[in-house]
Amino acid sequence: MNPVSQLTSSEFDRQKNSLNLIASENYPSKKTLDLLGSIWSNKYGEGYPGKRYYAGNEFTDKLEIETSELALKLFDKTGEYGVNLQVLSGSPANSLVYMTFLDPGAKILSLSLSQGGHLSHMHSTSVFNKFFEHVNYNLKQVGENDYVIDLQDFENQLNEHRPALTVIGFSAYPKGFDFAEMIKIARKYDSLVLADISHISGLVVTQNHSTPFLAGESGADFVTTTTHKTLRGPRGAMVFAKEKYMDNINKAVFPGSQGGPHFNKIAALYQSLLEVDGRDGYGDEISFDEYIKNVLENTKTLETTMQKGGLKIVSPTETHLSLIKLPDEIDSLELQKKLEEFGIITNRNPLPFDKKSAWRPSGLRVGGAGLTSRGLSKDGFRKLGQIMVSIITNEYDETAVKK
Ligand code: DSN
Repeated sequence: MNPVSQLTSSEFDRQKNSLNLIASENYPSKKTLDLLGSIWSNKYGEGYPGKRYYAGNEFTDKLEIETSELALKLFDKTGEYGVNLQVLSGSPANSLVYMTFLDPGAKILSLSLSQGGHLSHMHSTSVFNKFFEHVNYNLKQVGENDYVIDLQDFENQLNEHRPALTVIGFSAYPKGFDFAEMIKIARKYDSLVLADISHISGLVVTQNHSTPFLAGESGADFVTTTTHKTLRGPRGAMVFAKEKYMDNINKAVFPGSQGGPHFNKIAALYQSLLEVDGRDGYGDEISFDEYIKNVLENTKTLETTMQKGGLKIVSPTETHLSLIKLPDEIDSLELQKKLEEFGIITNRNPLPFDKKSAWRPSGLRVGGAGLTSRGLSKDGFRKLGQIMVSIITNEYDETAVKK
């Protein structure tokens, strides 16, 4: 076997023989995966359907048009949005919105990374600090280890800073939230709104979470999402925007910042959206709606089991992810490694107002989407929760856990 085949085989075995609880990962269907490595990868098509710079785009045009139509049918019930499928990933999708619609020096308001936001929502390490200023809104505590978005603080920050753009969307926020309510507040201060639904797009499309696709001023101006998390599609992203912004978005993607689209990703996205729409199956003989319901139930089961086992839960989950507060004496990096030795793949995560460092924070983030795709049942999640408690509390029987 050559070295890359060897590595692929090892990674295949690693994925097959481990229990993956990373909340941002998932397993697309075989058809989706196959399309990523298909002949669509061979074609260049700078431009958009009907206006390409190279010949040979009869079928790529159809592919891009049909996938866009399906994405809009699934996500947007208002008929007011358009979509660009060429943007390559989630962080570039967000920065594209910043670079296209904001003037240098403009302020961007978001939830900080340490409280559950995302790196690409501006952070002190962002290269975009060269061009923009970032300010944050905050969570507030509403119970022991229970935090929600502080809407009063959200409004205060809007009032004080008058940001040109407000980002609503999170990476480590286990609760649901109301897009309509937050967008309404941002509008009072004339802020543009970017909704980043990367983590929750599978929940939004099945109406298991509020949607930012709302009519007129009530809706977000821009909606970005990655396609590989709860949506269970290929690695990639989509940028939706109100129609009046689409011309600028499209020009900013090509020729503004990218060359040719990756049609293999668009084809794979088409396949996964057909699965969401119920026109093709993932292979587990349940609808995408049922799949998402199972994700929610399984994540809750895992969380409840850990809580019953004596662990503290932060902001009890209403989504596909859960945050566990580790006992103070536990080093989260060492725990993450120990869980990995037993084939349980997680990520350590800062908790709201964490006093520990980002490298060895106080929390563990777990998500149920990946293992639900692989068919783990509610009972399986319960058993996994019990095993994790035994490892975390150092009361495990090594042979039994390995088995
Ligand atoms: N790294 C992903 C997450 O874990 O949320 C997002 O980019």
